[in-house]
Amino acid sequence: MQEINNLREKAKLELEKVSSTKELYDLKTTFVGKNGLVTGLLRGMKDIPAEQRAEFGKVVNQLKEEIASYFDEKEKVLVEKETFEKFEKERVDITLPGVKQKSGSLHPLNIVKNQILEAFCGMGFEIFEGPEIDSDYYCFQALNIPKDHPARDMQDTFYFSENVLLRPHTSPGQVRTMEKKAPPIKILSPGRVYRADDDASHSPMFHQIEGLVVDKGVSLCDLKGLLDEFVRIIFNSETKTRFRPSYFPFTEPSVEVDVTCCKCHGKGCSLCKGTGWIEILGAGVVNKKVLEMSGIDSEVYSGLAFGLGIERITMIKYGISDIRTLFENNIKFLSQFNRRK
Ligand code: FA5
Repeated sequence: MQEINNLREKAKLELEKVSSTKELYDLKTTFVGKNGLVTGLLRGMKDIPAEQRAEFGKVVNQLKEEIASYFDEKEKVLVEKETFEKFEKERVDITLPGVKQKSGSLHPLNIVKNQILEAFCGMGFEIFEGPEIDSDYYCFQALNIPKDHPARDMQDTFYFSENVLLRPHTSPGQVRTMEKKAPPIKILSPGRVYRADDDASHSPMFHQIEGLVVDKGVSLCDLKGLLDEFVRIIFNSETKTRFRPSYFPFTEPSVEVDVTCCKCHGKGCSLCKGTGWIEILGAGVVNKKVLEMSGIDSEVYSGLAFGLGIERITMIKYGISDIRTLFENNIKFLSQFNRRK
């Protein structure tokens, strides 16, 4: 009995010194574990007279339960204390401002390209993309620009070999479509084009969108209506258009289309070089020779075509004075177009 009492006191004493659950669990194993001190008492049963064994076993089991209950009580206190300390350590001040996440956005050229495509698709156009590396035939000859024709100088470009080059405009898309598709045709052909140009308003690589309509009875009148509607959607209803006579070997008659300057509204300023107008595209009625070369009967069908520069329209829309700004990837410039900002 003395030994049992000593063990009880020892357990109480040791338990008082414990300050964490880890220490508590170690101590619990020492006392009431499988090989613990209390279980050790039971091992001494064989030395006890037989008539006292039952009583001894009962007392030891009581001790075991008693000590286990001390541990349980202490465990409750320690778990509560440690949970509180953990929460204190992990406390978050929800009133602090959050860390702002930077979000990406579309490039201004893509924003404007999408607006242009959407405007024309709303008028029933389909999209057809042609190759960036194309042949002399599609870039020039099939567009009524024979070899050595002076009109080639306007689009002086980059050649891989005598007959293979980086396309200087998206007009080859007209021919490739007419070869594949029978009228009625109403397509847009967007993409990158290349020319030996480099100044504030001309880039060696830029983007065009070609438009082509071929059907019975199509005229210059339809072209004007189509482009007036396009300008109203892309700019606003106050923006006026002006058709100026021009020359492209693949259209007859040919025009260049100007819009009233978005900065001075037609009065004349530095952006429009004092004229009040800014050119946005070239267009015209498809030359009968081009229709015939592409296998379309020019006695039955007529066509209209236009080719616009996406950079030019983006610059007019956002008042950008140097085309190179669009290709420098300056984050400060680009982030102005982030609509989620
Ligand atoms: C053409 O490229 C004709 N293929 C357009 C056309 C299509 C006419 C169908 C008739 C029928 P032009 O060379 O003018 O035409 O170029 C068209 C537009 O591309 C110009 O109005 C301008 O907005 C843009 N552009 C031309 N050169 C550059 C350049 N170096 N950098 C940026 N934009 C340019």
